[in-house]
Amino acid sequence: MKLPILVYPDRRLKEQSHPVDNFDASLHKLLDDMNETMIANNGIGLAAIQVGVPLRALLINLPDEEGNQYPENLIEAINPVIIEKRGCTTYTEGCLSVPEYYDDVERAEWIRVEFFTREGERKEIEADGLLAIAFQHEIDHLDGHLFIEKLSFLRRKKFEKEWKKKLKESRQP
Ligand code: Y12
Ligand code: CO
Repeated sequence: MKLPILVYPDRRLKEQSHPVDNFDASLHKLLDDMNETMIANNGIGLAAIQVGVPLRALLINLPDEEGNQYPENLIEAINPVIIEKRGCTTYTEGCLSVPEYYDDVERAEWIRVEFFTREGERKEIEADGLLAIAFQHEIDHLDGHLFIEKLSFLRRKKFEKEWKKKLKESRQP
C-alpha cells in the first residue's frame, strides 16, 4: 500500500524514532509499504518517520549508471548505527520530504554501519560514495533531522525564502 509522505515543515519529521523491538509481520508490512511508496515517488532512500511511523527503519535502493533500480539492490536497515566514520565529502542532496529542493551537504566520506535485517539478523557494512551519503541522510531522519539543517546560515535563509514563495504560489486564490 502506497503511503502519504510527510512534507517539511511537518513537526513529526523532528521526532526521535524508537528502536524496533519486534521483527514481526507488522514490521514486514511497514517495510513493504515504504518500498512501494519510495518507488512510486522516484526515491532512492526513505525513513519510516517520512511516512509518519517513528521507528528506526530505513530503506535505500541506489540506481545503476542507467538510473534503473532493482529489487535485489534494496537495503532494509533496522536500528542502524554508524560505528565508524572517516573523511569528508560534499554531495547535492534531495529528499522526498523537501520536494524540489536540492543543495550541497557535507558528510563523512566513508562509514561502517551496523544494522539488523527484517528477520532480526545483525549485519555490518562499509559504505562510501552515494551509499555512505544515503545512509547518513536516512539515519539523520531517525534522529529527527533533515538535510536542510546542515546548510550554512545563508543557504538556509535562501531555502526558507524559496519554500515560503512555493507555499504561497501553491495556495488557492
Ligand atoms: C543521496 C542524497 C540523498 C539521499 C536521500 C534520499 N533522497 C531521495 O530519495 C530523493 C528523492 C527525490 C525524488 C524526486 O522526484 C523525482 O525526481 C521525480 C524529487 O523531485 C521532486 O520532488 C519534484 C526530489 C527528491 C540519498 C542519496
Ligand atoms: Co530525506
